[in-house]
Amino acid sequence: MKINVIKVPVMYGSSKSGVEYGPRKIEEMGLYELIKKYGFEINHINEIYIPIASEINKLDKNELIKYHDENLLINKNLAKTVDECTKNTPITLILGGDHVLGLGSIMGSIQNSENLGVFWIDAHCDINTEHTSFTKNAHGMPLAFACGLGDSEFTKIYKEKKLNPENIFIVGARDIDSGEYEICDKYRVNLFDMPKIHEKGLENIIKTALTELENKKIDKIHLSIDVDALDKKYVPGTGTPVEDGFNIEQLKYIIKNIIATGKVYSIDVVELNPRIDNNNQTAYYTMEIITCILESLKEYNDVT
Ligand SMILES: [Mn+2]
Repeated sequence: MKINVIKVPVMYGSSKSGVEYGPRKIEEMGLYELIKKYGFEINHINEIYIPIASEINKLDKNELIKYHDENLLINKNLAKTVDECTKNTPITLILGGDHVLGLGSIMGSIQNSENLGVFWIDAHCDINTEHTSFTKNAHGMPLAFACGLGDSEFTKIYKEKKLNPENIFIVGARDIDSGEYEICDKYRVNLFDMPKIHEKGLENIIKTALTELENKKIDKIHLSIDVDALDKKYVPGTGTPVEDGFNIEQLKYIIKNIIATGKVYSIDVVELNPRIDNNNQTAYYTMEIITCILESLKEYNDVT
């Protein structure tokens, strides 16, 4: 089975640098050997151009969104690349960089689906608009923009299609802003936050989500994994770690079950920051996540 890799060394989603070294770190840790080990053929390795910007000008273009124009350009280019990749190849793997890239991934991926579903595995909802965000960090806004909410330039980065908020499944969130609760509620986003997961149990939550997926007749899935879905103690090398997160076995269980639908065709792995990591601990967990993705794709999506 053919796979595309898209490297997106973006750090303009927040003000913390170091996350731009994520893709290179993942390569150094043996990404391509791993891809080959699971029997995939690498179709193409792309890298999205990241313009240079100076920190002092970050709010010049828009006082509510940091690095407005840089994030816009990067996501436009990414959307176009993901559109081409998902059109021609069974699997597209997008490596961050920070989670602002989720916007371009979704806008590209949605072009080749009748009714796209998005699984967002993350400690955060990333569904703020520039009006609800407390930080002005664009990595907390991609889901809102993808649904057509917020800044008019970001909501129009690529073609006409918009993501249906009812097709978003957020799993594992536990650091949620008040405005995000309101958006999730108003637009009927499927929010499976940590309190709900503790209450119902992870297995039941995943079962419920996958039943909803069937009911909604979702044909393709974009799976977006933020390494901060894992508990703070496992991932020192990420920008915004939060306690009460998953352990690696729980995260693997989630990934495996989503991929087992056979509908996943584009996947983000984001927010590894090698500069603040401790003895490559977060990098090793990131590779475990990627291994689980490849293993599950081989098991459930093998069309060769
Ligand atoms: Mn995120």
